[in-house]
Amino acid sequence: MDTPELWQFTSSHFNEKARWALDFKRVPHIRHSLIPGFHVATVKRMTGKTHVPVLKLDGNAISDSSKIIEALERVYPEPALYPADPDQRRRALELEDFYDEELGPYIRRWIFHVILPYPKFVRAAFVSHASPAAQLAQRAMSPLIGVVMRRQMDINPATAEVARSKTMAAMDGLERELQPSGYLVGDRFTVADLTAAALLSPLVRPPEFPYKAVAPLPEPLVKIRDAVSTHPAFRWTLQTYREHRGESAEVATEASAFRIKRDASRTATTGR
Ligand SMILES: N[C@@H](CCC(=O)N[C@@H](CS)C(=O)NCC(=O)O)C(=O)O
Repeated sequence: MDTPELWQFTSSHFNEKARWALDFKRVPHIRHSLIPGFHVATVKRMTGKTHVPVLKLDGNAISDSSKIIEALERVYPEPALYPADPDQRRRALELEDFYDEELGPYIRRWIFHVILPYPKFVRAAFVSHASPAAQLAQRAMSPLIGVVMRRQMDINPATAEVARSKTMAAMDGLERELQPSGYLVGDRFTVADLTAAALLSPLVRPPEFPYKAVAPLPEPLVKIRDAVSTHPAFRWTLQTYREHRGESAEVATEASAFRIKRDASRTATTGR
């Protein structure tokens, strides 16, 4: 079988879900990091849709993080992300679905509302891996991209407030859902834990998240993080990343080797 290939946005939580599953299963894979806004033609050619992540596995282009994990479970069953027990498996998949629908889109809308006024930070988070020419093009389009993103994701002060309260409700629910083991289902790490932690990453910003934004966090985001940093779901996310995020299984290509070297030299003076 050819080496699996992942088309992704670096700083996206749904992409982090698929990436984490590949890394957890130690599946050597190639990553293609796309620039939001400039990704459409590439992704449409593969899937007929525009969203990432997309995984090319055994000749098939699979879009949607849950479908990607389902396919990985089939092809690389160990280590498993789905529980063997049928009831626990059903519950883990229900929770994956719940966080995909009730947390992912809302936390994204809330956090983008907070960071879009800081184009330098947005660029650092999403574009810093790209070639200098692509970065220049993105910079020129930057004001337009902000407008388009607000429209596409329905971001305005009122929808952002709803998104904030939906995110907090999901975090409160997660606290109630945690089992005595510290996991969401049964007594081991499953797809439910991976999904909840990955989708909370834009707020929690765990140090193990694989891509660093080479710019300081915008002040309003610092304040929000400080305010929720004692929430049990926030602390649980940090712990889950610490214990389970593990190492990247990305196969180094010339482009990724350049990015990794450059990121390492920049992280000393910047935050995520
Ligand atoms: N349900 C999908 C959601 C994927 C998604 O929303 N991807 C966003 C990035 S976080 C995207 O590609 N947006 C650009 C677009 O749709 O054109 C999944 O789980 O993969």
